[in-house]
Amino acid sequence: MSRRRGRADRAERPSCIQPEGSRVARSKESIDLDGFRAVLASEGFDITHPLNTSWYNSYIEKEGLPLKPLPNGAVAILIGNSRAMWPKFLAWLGRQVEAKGVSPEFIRFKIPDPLDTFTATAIARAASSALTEGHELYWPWETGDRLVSMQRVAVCSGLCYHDSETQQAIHPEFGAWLAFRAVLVLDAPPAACSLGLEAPSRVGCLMTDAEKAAARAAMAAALRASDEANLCTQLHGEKGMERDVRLAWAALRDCVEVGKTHRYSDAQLTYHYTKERTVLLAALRESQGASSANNRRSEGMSEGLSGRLSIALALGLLLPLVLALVHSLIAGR
Ligand code: B12
Repeated sequence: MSRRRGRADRAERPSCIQPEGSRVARSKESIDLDGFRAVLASEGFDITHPLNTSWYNSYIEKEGLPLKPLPNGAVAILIGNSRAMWPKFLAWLGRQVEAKGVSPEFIRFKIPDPLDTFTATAIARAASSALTEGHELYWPWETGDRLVSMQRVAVCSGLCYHDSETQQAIHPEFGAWLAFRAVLVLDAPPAACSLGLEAPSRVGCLMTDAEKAAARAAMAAALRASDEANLCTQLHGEKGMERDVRLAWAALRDCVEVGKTHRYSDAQLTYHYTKERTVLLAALRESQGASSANNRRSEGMSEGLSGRLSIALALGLLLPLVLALVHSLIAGR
């Protein structure tokens, strides 16, 4: 696999996620997919889906898409997350503030795109620590020759159904409530992961006709609410969306019944759509408040427990003494 250089679409992306830093060369021995999956899951990335890069390459060729193929005949892993990532992300943010000994205001002003920094750091570290193979990471924000259509990867590998009218990849468990974070291509043949040449069957339609009709209407409404000429900067840009626009796009996801229990929390949803750092700060404070309340509760519980234990211990020690005293009094009578 040759080292490919590419442009990141925004100059302010953190350096650890520049394409130049994405390739790690090592000799291949065996693929510890379970180990890698476990490390990623512990960071909140609960979607780790292997595929043969040839499945994607034939698919984009057949569809005539203007995309560059991935290195052919290799194992790739599509990495994504459901709502599971949010608390891990907040915990990481809290650690950044603690480790740097700065005020949480640091999150507001200094750290480059916090979510992209977290995902890129966590995924690159997991790949380096849990995999022995050389690998290359492709990020969702990359453009030009390095653009990989994450939705197409999910479709051709049998992970998601794709609703082409509303452009949503829908997962059988998480519904519309998932995001893709990277495609990792390994210096390993598909057989190393028991992946054949033939792609698995696609996920069938996961929406009813009524849901499709509602989603069509919601899409039209979202497009009306948005600035169509500037969709890319408005929907994926650094600035995020206005409240009405955000609600309109979220309504589109809400049309899908499957996976509704995995809907993002309000804080996660608002942050993803607006990228508003004050939302992040509030969520961080709330999560820290909740975890210190939990700590206090468990400290309280253990204090209560140790109190009860001391009483039991004292009674256990005193009782024989009292009995001996009573016994000697009776005997002495
Ligand atoms: C460009 C892009 C967009 C553009 C698409 C405009 C256009 N026609 O070019 C715009 C800015 C409109 C957009 C919007 C959104 N996107 Co978008 N987008 C991407 C991105 C970065 C690249 C897609 C691409 O160019 N593929 C290459 C082409 C050749 O392949 P393709 O499969 O045919 O891609 C087409 C479709 O993806 C389609 N498309 C995707 N979303 C939308 C939305 C609209 C309104 C339209 C008209 C078309 C469209 O346009 C692409 C180009 O034709 C991907 C990340 C990635 N690398 O895959 C995320 C991605 C597709 N987007 C995503 C999301 C979540 C959104 C938003 C909800 C915004 C947000 N902040 O969360 C909105 C609304 C989407 C919706 N349907 O609800 C997710 C989808 C997750 C999922 N479950 O399917 C992705 C995979 C990013 C991620 N990290 O997970 N997006």
